[in-house]
Amino acid sequence: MHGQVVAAFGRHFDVETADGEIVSCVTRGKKGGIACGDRLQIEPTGPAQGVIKSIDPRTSLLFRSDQFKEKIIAANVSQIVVVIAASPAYYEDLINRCLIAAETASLKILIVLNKCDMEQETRTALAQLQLYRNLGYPLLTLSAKQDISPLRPYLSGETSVLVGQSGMGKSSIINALLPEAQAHTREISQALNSGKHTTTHARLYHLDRDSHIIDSPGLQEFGLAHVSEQNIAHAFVEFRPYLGHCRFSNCRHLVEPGCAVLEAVAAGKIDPRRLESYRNLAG
Ligand SMILES: Nc1nc2c(ncn2[C@@H]2O[C@H](COP(=O)(O)OP(=O)(O)O)[C@@H](O)[C@H]2O)c(=O)[nH]1
Ligand SMILES: [Mg+2]
Ligand SMILES: [Zn+2]
Repeated sequence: MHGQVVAAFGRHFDVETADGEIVSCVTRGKKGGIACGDRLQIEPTGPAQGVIKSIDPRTSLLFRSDQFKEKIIAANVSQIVVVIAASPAYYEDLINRCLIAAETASLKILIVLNKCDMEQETRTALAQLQLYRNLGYPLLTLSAKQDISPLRPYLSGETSVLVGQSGMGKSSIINALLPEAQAHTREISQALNSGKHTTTHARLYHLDRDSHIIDSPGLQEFGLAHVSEQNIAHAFVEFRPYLGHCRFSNCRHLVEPGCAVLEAVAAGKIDPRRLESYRNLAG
């Protein structure tokens, strides 16, 4: 039998078959490395239960890593949607990491600034974010609470994964797109102050036949240990015209004399915030 992972709980997976049945699957042995979005061959072992036999070749794989381990965020996606909001404060570093992940995996990217109903905070954030628009990245401002319709055209025909820190409104976006989805959002229940709902596992939802969207747990860290320093530099799109023009062919663009990238920063051609971010990632 063939299916797609629509929810990944670490050790077991909900796999949706072609006729829409959900089969709860485990892996035999200690096979890690299966993620939401993966297409698989499964073997039934009981009613609505099965084991995973093999994973189909992936069209894309989004993962993070530190020096010790790798963690898959989603498989077979075509687009990363970075969700940020003016409040709570977003980390600009995470945006840059998502851009690098998208550039290196050849995925489309969209930055969504949610909670635009918080007008004043949003204005300040937008001024900061103009940098990314200038680099050519699409940036959409919306309020999941008020009107999700501006997002729909960007999702059409794509398999998108929502990434970002927790509290930015990823699950709220899913719920606005699919009111029946009831993705767990971080609403504090009035009766019990303990009723915080944060997303604990990735889940794939169908928007229509050709458009799908994956909600993922909040990312506090997005390690890119698997991306070489050279590829990081290349993923900073505005660095590209200068790469290969430094005095030293092995220039790391950190402090080297005769560095074409550093000269471009000094000449106002590259924003110093991006150099700062590059230094954090590569240094
Ligand atoms: N003001 C405002 N609050 C929002 C909006 N979208 C989400 N929130 C709130 O932000 C908090 C976090 O939302 P949630 O969807 O759980 O974020 P996630 O952790 O990224 O999935 C919740 O309290 C939401 O009600 C919005 O458009 N405007
Ligand atoms: Mg969530
Ligand atoms: Zn250089």
